[in-house]
Amino acid sequence: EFGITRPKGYTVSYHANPEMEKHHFGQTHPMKPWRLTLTKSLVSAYGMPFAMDNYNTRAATYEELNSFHASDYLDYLASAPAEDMPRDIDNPDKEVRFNLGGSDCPLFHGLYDYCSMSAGGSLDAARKICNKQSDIAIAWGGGLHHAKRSEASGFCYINDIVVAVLQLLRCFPRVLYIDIDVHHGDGVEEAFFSTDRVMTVSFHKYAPEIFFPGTGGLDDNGPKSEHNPGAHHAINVPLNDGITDEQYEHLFQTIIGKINEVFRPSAIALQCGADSLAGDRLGRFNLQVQGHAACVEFCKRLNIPMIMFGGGGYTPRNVARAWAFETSIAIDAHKKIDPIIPQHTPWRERFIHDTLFPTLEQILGEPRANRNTQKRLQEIVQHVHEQLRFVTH
Ligand code: ZL4
Ligand code: CA
Ligand code: ZN
Repeated sequence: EFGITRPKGYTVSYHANPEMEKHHFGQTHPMKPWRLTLTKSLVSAYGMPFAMDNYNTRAATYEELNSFHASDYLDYLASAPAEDMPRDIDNPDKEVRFNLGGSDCPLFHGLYDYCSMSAGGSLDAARKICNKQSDIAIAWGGGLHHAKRSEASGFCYINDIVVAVLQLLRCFPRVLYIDIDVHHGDGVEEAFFSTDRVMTVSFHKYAPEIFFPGTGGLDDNGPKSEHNPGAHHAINVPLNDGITDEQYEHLFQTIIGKINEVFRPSAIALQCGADSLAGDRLGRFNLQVQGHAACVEFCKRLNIPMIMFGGGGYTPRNVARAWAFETSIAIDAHKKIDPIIPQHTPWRERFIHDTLFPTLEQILGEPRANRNTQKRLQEIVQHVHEQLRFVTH
């Protein structure tokens, strides 16, 4: 009906599981798996599934999760009682050690299923890229970049990205990880601190003590030991409140363009956290769907096999707009789609404004003050270029 056809000369796969979306972190918790339903509803209303290979993802197995996570952590995650269940005498101890059961990472019903489905989608995406059945694989249910080997953190329990990148490393010599979530991608950075086969780049709001997780300063480039091949392979782009599309796009293209020349990745893992959009419940930036999506388009134009992950995003209508539009970029349909949200879209009224591209005024009323000076952004570019002088292979 909308004339959306399969892209010429390459294949896009879409990995999702509607079961995942039924899980709840708790009444007022910002993370709402339901945003994935809203995204899928928009993707389908535009007819995009016709242009992709669609997979209903399975849950990752214990062994697969064990490729990164410690066994004692996984065992506890698999057996942890939900918050409203009677507690084991032994548990308070482990909950503290594993950072489980607090307000950020609550123990909710079906937690292990939710985590293993998120990782299953990302791992399926990585396998499709590895065996060349897809050129771009989309896993909006993944992107949970804060989880550590033996610790939950910031709404993330299983680091599906690390598990997927480990899979990519079996088939590709070098993987570039890019993270446009408003938070620092600390878990992924840390997991690959000691290898030069993965370069991690995170763009984020940086204000230690005030903004989570507090790491990711400009000088944080991996442990600078002489014997660590991973030194200089962590790149951080610390930003202030209110950055605009124009500034962010320029910074992104300059930095990623240069990294592509120097590091020459054979695959890209792109975390598309949508909490960097204006009007996000937890975010601080002034990005519009257009600016966020321009980053995805820039990566796509590099013509390198790519996984697109989800991540943060706490105003579901904006998350769905961004991820649906970014799906259209993957299938090269973004110039064809009507910005007016189709009449038959389920939950259409949830979008409030009937366009994919509401103006900043529509989203926010008053845009957030921009605290990023051109001078500071120039310093950041300069520092990144200096780090890249150490990168050789
Ligand atoms: C909430 O309303 O900064 C959790 C978390 C639960 C429900 C009711 C409980 C009220 C905001 C956040 C008490 C909430 C106290 N509920 C939360 C240091 C903190 C300790 C916890 O996008 N309090 C911790 C994590 C960040 C902190 C951000 C981003 C993930 C990602 C990838 C993770 N944690 C201070 C906050 C609420 C809540 C309201 C909240 N938590 C906002 N920011 C955080 O990068 C998916
Ligand atoms: Ca980030
Ligand atoms: Zn985030």
